[in-house]
Amino acid sequence: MKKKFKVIAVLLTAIILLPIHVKAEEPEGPFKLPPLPYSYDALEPFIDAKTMEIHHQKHHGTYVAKLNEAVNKYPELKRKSVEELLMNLNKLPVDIREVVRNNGGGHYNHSLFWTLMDKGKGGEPKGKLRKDMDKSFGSFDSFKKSFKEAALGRFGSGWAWLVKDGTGSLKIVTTPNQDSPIMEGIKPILGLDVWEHAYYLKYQNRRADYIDAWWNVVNWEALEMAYK
Ligand code: MN3
Repeated sequence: MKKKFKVIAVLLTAIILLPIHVKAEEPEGPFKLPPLPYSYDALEPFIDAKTMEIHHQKHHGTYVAKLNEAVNKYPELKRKSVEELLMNLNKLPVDIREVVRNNGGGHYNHSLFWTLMDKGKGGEPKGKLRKDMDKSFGSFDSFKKSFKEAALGRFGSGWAWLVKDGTGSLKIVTTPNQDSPIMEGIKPILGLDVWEHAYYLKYQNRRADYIDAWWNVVNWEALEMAYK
């Protein structure tokens, strides 16, 4: 009789704790972790499978979970897109503003980042984007050189970007942490994650080697399409 009671008690505890556990892992919310458009090992040997898996599931996954947690406190925010949230940070409730900035920024930046790469890509852009790059930077090689310098010069964690400024010319900018050009209403064309979590397993402290390797997976065809 006593044993039976114990079994029931354990089962009840498990049933009660299970939903709490699941909820803590992935709070329900409007934002979802987008699946990678390729397998974790697709970008080998330039970006290793383990890095891609941790980067996507754990890092990006956590940004999504924390963003959901924040907007769940204010139901009226749950209908907004991540772009809308980021373009209007100063209108958000003060207690979640920084959380949305970091985790909404992380969600937006990574969602874009995954689509900029694919297996067997690299090479050079050929269409309108290339024309505009040549106009702004002189040549594709000098664009790559300036972009690398900017990415190396971003102290600590952040991103390097190719954007179109208000005058219509292309330029390279960097942002700290998960800040994003979209916070200024500018949709980035190209972005490179230079947080150590993006390269440390394979390249350790060698950010320059990671940048050099990354050119081999940039999907210029997709960028050209999006640019038009
Ligand atoms: Mn990252």
